[in-house]
Amino acid sequence: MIPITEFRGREVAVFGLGRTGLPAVRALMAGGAIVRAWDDTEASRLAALEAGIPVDDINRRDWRQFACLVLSPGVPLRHPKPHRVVELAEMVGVPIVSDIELFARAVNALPEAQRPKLVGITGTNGKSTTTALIGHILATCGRDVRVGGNIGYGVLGLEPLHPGAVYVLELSSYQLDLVDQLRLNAAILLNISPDHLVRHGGMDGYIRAKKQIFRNQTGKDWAIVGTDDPITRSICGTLATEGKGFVCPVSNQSALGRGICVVGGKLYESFRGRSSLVMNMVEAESLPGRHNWQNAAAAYAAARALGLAPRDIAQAIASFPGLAHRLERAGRVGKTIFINDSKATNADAAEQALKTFSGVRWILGGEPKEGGIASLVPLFPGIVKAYLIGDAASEFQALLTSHGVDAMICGDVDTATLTAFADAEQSTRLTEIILFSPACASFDQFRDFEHRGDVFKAIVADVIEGAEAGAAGSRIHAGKRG
Ligand code: UMA
Repeated sequence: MIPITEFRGREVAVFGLGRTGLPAVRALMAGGAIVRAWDDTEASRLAALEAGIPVDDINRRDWRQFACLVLSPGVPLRHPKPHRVVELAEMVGVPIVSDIELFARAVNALPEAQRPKLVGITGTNGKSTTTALIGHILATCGRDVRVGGNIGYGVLGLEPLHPGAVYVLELSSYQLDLVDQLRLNAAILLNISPDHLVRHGGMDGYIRAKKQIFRNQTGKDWAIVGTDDPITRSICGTLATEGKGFVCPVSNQSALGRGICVVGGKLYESFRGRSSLVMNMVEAESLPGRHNWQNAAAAYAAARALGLAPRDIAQAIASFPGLAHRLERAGRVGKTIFINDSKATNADAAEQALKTFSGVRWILGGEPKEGGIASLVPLFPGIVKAYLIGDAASEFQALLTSHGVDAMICGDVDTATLTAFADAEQSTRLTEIILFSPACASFDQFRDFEHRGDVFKAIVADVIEGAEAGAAGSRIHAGKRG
């Protein structure tokens, strides 16, 4: 935990008692603040009490006593309308801060030589993979690294600040909305496409929040920017013109005269007029697909910003084990490979998976998102057969069959996986890919996408065990016969 001493002896309101709020309360209490913590949901308040965190209804408190309000990122700030606690704070002029801002201030309070290095990653897609990959590269290269933020771990719960440490933080637009003093030694903006528009009041608000990642950077810092979509390309151009930090473009499509790119599956570094081949991305088995090339290029740039050598970084990228539920290899039985891509909760994410593999048995469905899978029609020729689950099954079946794809309603993931496996076993194809990339939210049948992916992996584990038991049985049988 990172104790926050800024409010020693003063009252602080903390609202939202989840992955952000609970570590924030502990960090503030450890730093001597008098914390008033609250949450709209009774279950969260009870969970906090069970975790030893006192709760206190801040709605009934005198707000003029609070030195600040620490707000969780999921609590509406401006749109669709400010949460009641936001209005209360603003009414009496209580500053609203995030856990990331408290972290940034604690870092800035240290003498420069004692500050840890900070790396931040944002973007519409790929930020968790890039964050985890940077963490892996730094750890493999012997650095003292701590990974947190939107990736699932509240930043104030990380190990205490230490001069030699590197903090690698995944930063959502929600979190960036509430930063002021954060200064990142390396800041990555991967890509921007429409997302979270209700929360940000439209695309302008979303882009504004994302650009906050470069706030406070100086000449010594690296701004690492994807240039494969028009929005980030334009941001990259503006940053280069402003000339505040070292701007490093990254691309998974075009050769760059300066920056890091992956072209034809090979990662190149181009600085000071010299371009050199760093690695072939086929070495990185857990980073398949063009979208992962962008993640790798950005992670490589961040590691270079921290002074690591190309060869060491390349070796670490090759040994990255990948992230759970994102194109995760769940197992193999003979010629059949199972891929868990449960994180694909929308068509955009499933598109990356379908572009990565060709000739797939595709398990999909769940709670459909607006637009369904219509945007994926151009990729339908790469589907051997579709196995449909959840609420979206009939709607998706109609679309798939109208485009000539064999699509079968299976209902649940168990039936879908076993049917796909039985079909794969019967086929004459040399390799079979069973891809679980739902393109839907999970809430109709599961707690969340992690639960959904875990269920799929448990089914695959059973299939593997059954196949191994069967093979052992037939070996014993053959031995007896022999
Ligand atoms: N709450 C209220 N009233 C509200 C809204 C929320 O009381 O109006 C309470 C809830 O009852 C709950 C708590 O606030 O107890 C949850 O707060 P939260 O929604 O901010 O979630 P945390 O558990 O603090 O997790 C947050 C991030 N979640 C969101 O931004 C929605 C996590 O990212 C992050 O890992 C964590 O902080 C640590 O930094 C998750 C996420 O879905 C993975 N992020 C979005 C995304 O990636 O698209 C942005």
